[in-house]
Amino acid sequence: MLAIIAAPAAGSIDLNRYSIFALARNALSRHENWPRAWRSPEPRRSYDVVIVGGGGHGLATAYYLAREHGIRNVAVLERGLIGLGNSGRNTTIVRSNYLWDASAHLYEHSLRLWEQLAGTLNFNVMFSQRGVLNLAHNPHDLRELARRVNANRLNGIDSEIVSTAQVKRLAPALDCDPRARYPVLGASLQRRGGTARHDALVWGYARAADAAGVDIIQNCEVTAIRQKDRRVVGVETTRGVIDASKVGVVVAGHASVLAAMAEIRLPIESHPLQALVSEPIKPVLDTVVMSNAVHVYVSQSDKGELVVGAGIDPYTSYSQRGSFPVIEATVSALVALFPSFGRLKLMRQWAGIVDVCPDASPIISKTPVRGLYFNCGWGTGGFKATPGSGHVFAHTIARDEPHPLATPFALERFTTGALVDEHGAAAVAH
Ligand code: FAD
Ligand code: PYC
Repeated sequence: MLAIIAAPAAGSIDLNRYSIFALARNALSRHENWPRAWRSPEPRRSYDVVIVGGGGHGLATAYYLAREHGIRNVAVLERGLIGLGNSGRNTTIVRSNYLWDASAHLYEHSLRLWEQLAGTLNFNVMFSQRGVLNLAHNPHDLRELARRVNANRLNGIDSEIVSTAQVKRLAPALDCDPRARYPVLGASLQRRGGTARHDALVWGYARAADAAGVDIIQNCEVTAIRQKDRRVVGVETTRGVIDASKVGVVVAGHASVLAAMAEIRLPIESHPLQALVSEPIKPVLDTVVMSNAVHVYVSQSDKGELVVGAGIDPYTSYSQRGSFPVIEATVSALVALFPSFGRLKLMRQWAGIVDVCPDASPIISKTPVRGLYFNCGWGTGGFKATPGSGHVFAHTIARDEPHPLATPFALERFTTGALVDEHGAAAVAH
């Protein structure tokens, strides 16, 4: 697998350079001759398109601008190092079982891109379609899940209701005793859902975007958005002014900060969202289990760690720490569902800042400033959307008109009232 990761983006593979001997040579030379996966160019004075934010969404947008729209004079400006925002902090659940048609189409578009992504990028993104279970603990949960499963199937999305006995077979460690604190009455299951490797997604898009001519500029914070007569003309950064007639902003938990630079107010709240991992153990769970009612979800990583998460912290904040009460509630919920996990030690806890819209759906939109586009508000659920989001956002920027799948997610919905309420399908985390 390492050899695949180190292989070039396109063209023939020099086996001598990428063989096991090359790996050993690089290890002994402290990786001095290790080929860089992307360049580290100085920023140019001007680009056709500037993308602000070097997370998965920003890099995917740049990749599709270059590959699908032939726009290669593109810079991705990242204030730190790429992938260290929410793209590197999330719990990697991928699924498309959203309730409303607009979201179902968008997330399913993304899931289909995921299914081809390792080939598209020539990079192992470790997409594992191990299935995603959403548990029902009472008849109301079951009815809600059945409604969503029916809506999914009408949209051609694989989704089914499974019985308690089937859940037990899929997740043997789960307490399915009818006398349990949270009895399991059944679940919805999306078999094509699963997990992926979060940083591999970032690296894969970064390498492919770079190979297509995109400049990825790290340690370059955007400090102002320059405009003239309500038309964008560029950005000010910690590395100087950069001109561009189109600017796409994809900064996850900081969209309101960037919007304020252009005198735009977004209907967004920014909250910490926490996750935890246990010490690694032998394989015990080969699917994803989520419980909206109990407010916890868990999967097992390829390293053997249990990856656990919860709902957002209730207060707004830009501190990436999160609070102790949420950790306590999450661990209690986990142990109520999986009593044997009570014997595990937790190794790490962290948080990211997620921007949440009132309808728990994203914003992919033109703005009142011509040439300025925002892609944000993915809240707790944007990792799964990375390929689809980048794909439709690139179209929106390149053509200066929303991609048909992005149209329902424009800013106008907050004035027309055509909200896409996905609080239920956004799952545990909202
Ligand atoms: P990011 O990766 O955060 O990228 C934005 C980048 O913008 C950052 O690198 C930041 O440094 C940069 N930036 C900010 N301001 C500036 C500036 N002024 N100038 C330049 N750069 C700037 N989603 C799922 O689908 N499944 C999950 O299981 C899941 N679990 C999650 C668990 C946790 C704990 C968290 C925090 C989130 C989770 N999410 C999940 C949500 C998901 O992580 C995000 O929606 C997604 O990763 C957002 O990607 P992005 O590229 O937009 O953001
Ligand atoms: O969107 O599936 C999701 C999710 C799970 C945990 C955080 N987000």
